[in-house]
Amino acid sequence: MSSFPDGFLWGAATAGHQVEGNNVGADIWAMEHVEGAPFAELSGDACDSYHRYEEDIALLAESGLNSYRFSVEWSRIEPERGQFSRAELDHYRRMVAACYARGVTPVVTLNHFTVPAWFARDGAWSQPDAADLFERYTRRVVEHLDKVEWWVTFNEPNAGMLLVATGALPLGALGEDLPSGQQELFERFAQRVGGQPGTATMALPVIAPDALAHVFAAHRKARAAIKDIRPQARTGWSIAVHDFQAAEGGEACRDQVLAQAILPFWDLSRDDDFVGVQTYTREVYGPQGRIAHEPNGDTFQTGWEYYPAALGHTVRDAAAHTGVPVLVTEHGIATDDDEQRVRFTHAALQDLSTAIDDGAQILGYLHWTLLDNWEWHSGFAMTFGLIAVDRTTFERRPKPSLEWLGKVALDNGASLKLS
Ligand code: GCO
Repeated sequence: MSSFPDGFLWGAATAGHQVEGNNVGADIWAMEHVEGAPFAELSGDACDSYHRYEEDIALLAESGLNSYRFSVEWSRIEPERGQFSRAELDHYRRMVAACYARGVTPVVTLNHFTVPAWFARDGAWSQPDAADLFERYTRRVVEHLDKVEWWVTFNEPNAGMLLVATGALPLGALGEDLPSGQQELFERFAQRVGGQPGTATMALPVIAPDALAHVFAAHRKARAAIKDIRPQARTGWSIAVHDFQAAEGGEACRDQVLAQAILPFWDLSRDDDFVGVQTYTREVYGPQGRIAHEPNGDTFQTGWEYYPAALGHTVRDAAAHTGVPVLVTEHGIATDDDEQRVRFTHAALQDLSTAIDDGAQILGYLHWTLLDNWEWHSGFAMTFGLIAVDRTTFERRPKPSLEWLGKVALDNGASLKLS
């Protein structure tokens, strides 16, 4: 007997800028091309999924998975402020149709970090009408992709606050407070997007109080717009959450991270249809703050601790705090050892199944990620994918983990109990 409910979404996730290639109108593309920007490699052609999405969706479907989370790129859909591209909307409509043609349920993310360069030029999330601009874009997308039932408004709106709360980024690290090299970088960025230094800014990290307030408003407005156009659609946002643990005396530090970077975002989810959980590892806090993980043979390529139990813990916490069902919108491992990927995912899914047995409402599990892709500042070196991609020919080579996860999906997780 499987613990997983009927209709459970078993799938994989991607993000436009990480896989499509040549997302030339986006703020991150602009920053990649600024002299001195800290990117190990350019996104360039990425995985060329913009042209090869049919093959990607076919591989996903043939494995047995039944859901694909992908993002639509705002800068393609609205390349200039107020100018919408019917042709690009049609492109994403074809992607949705390709999913349904293969029995795959699309889960569509409206914002996966990138914004149009013009939006960055005008102040990104700090501009006063940021939420209205996002709502207008959302309406266009939802009207055009009229078959989509599952919407994620924002991917990890709390990513910036996580950096602040965990000490990776000082609060207020914007404008004048930046070290001099960074200041010049932002001036060059402003120039590149045709804006004024001090106004023009990348969308990330979202940490300034006005920008955060606008993102919260944008989520609310987008949710209302989606419901207005398609009342039966299900909406939520996906929150990055490590399994935050306290070693002896570390409770106050741990609780402060939760209060700053997680709970305000989960509070907003209470009015959503689901909360998206994205989890990979744990972080342990002592009285002085975060206790660094000692790398061992299982440590991820990213340096993160191998800790499969994080998934079960975080979904329970998210469900308890928000009172709404959980959709696991990302979970995975950066490794070149595919057997380790299976071992990790297997252990995490067993915990997910136990969480369901204990009463947590879980709607789906979307593995990060379908394809080895462009991992932001780290370039292509981090391999989170169920499918390898030849960096020259873009040839897709499914890994055994794809077949394994597809089999789990086909028996709706029943086999996880036996092993
Ligand atoms: C994020 C994203 C993904 C990442 C993934 C692995 O958290 O940055 O949503 O785009 O690629 O989490 O780091």
